[in-house]
Amino acid sequence: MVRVAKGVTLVVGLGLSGRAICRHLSRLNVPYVVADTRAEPPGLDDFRAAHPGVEIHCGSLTALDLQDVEEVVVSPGLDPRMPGLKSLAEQINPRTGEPRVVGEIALFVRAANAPIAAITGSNAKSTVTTLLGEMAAAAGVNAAVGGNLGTPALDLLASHPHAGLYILELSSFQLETTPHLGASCAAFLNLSEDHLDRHGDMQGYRTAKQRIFIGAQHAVVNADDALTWPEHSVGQLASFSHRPPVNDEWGLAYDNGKLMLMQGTKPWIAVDELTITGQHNYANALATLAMGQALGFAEAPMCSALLAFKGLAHRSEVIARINGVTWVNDTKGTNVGATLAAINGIGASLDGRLILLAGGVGKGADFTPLAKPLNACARLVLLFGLDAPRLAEALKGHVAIQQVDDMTQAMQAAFEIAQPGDCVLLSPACASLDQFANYQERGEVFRRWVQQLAHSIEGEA
Ligand code: UMA
Ligand code: ADP
Repeated sequence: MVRVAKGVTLVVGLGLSGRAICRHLSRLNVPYVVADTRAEPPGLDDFRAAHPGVEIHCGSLTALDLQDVEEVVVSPGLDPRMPGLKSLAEQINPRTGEPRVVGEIALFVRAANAPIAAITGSNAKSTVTTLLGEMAAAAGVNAAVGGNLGTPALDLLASHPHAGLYILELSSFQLETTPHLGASCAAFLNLSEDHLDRHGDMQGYRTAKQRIFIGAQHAVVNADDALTWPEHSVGQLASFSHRPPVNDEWGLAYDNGKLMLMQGTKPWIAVDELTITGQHNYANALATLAMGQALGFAEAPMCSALLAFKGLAHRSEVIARINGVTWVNDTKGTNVGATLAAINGIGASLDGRLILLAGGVGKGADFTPLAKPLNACARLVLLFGLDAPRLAEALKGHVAIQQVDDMTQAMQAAFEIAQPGDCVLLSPACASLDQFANYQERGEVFRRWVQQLAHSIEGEA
């Protein structure tokens, strides 16, 4: 066994977060060593060159004796209960009063000297985080935006040392290793099956996400989803809903014949003025307004930012209309809840003309909730990737299905079958990691293929 020296911090993982943790500890002059469970983590040579003299261990953590280590800071992609860490994770660090195994966000909380707005949920985190950042900018607040989306949280401390607000998208993995967040405003947007391979069951997954409320001054929750409500008392509570608002809640209701974003009886914006569409995006807009209000942003800049917001790439993004067929990239639909939202947002008006491309790594999810809506609005579902057989099992008898080897074959088949008026939607309900580097690469492969198709058809015309 290799004994890790007394009093040092062990950083586990050499991914984006691990490197940000190392940079942070270097800035603080805290001695650390690094471990990664992989024999050859990507970018190891670059890391060595940038951090000469830092001790690095690659391979199983069980080969390390960690008894003398001061603190372990583990990357979000690793389970703190993994062999080698589990017993330490159950011990308290006498210096910090926190568990001896923590994550990047625990270090962020200790070092940040501006308020934190935090966003979690199974879906819509990136949309709400980005929109809240744009509202903050419009309101003249010097906000730094990152976390699970974009810049790792600890890098924000260096890039935005004078930030007046940190807006963080937080995953269940990050929250699980955050003992105390103390957010000025914490939002839990929705809960549907995801990451069950890591959290075991929905209760474990929810418990991790509930940690967002620890020490929160304001909580924003989904009135249509009781599982998002805090289990313990928090400061102020605001909620949003797809339904007409009750009391001072945020919701959707008709006013003078127009569907409006409302707070209580006050109409804010007509949904037909927004660029983002679909019921799920109206909920996202309401949640962000609720957060902005809790954070003290003025109404006019919040509204102007919302009206200008075009949504993010890779989320129900229309790539092209070719021969009357619309091609939509929702590669970020990496779980069943997101794909249901995309189908409801796009497919509902299609009357059986949806062609869905789905498949990849299902993360232990139950795919049966997709069967009914696909039966109502899909012509065909093309399945690819690791969990195509599990998807086929859940959907068979409800909708026509065809299994292919990969996404390119699925796109080719969709092109051959689609009729004018159809929509080809990539919303895989699965992670991409069996066939792609990440969801972005999957979306870019889709985008390029569709754009090439558009060019070749224009060339023929
Ligand atoms: N890994 C090992 N051994 C190690 C370290 C990592 O096998 O010692 C593997 C992990 O199991 C995982 C991969 O390497 O498969 C990456 O893990 P990581 O913890 O090093 O990830 P980072 O590169 O630090 O990226 C993480 C988030 N990724 C995960 O939580 C898996 C990124 O979110 C985030 O942008 C980044 O930190 C900065 O904060 C991505 C993500 O997929 C977008 N998040 C999940 C999601 O949104 O569903 C939670
Ligand atoms: P996250 O960061 O939580 O993954 P994103 O904003 O990137 O969230 O959206 C991820 C996926 O979830 C996209 O496919 C998008 O269409 C879908 N989505 C967006 N908002 C919602 C919502 N309110 N409920 C369910 N799905 C949603």
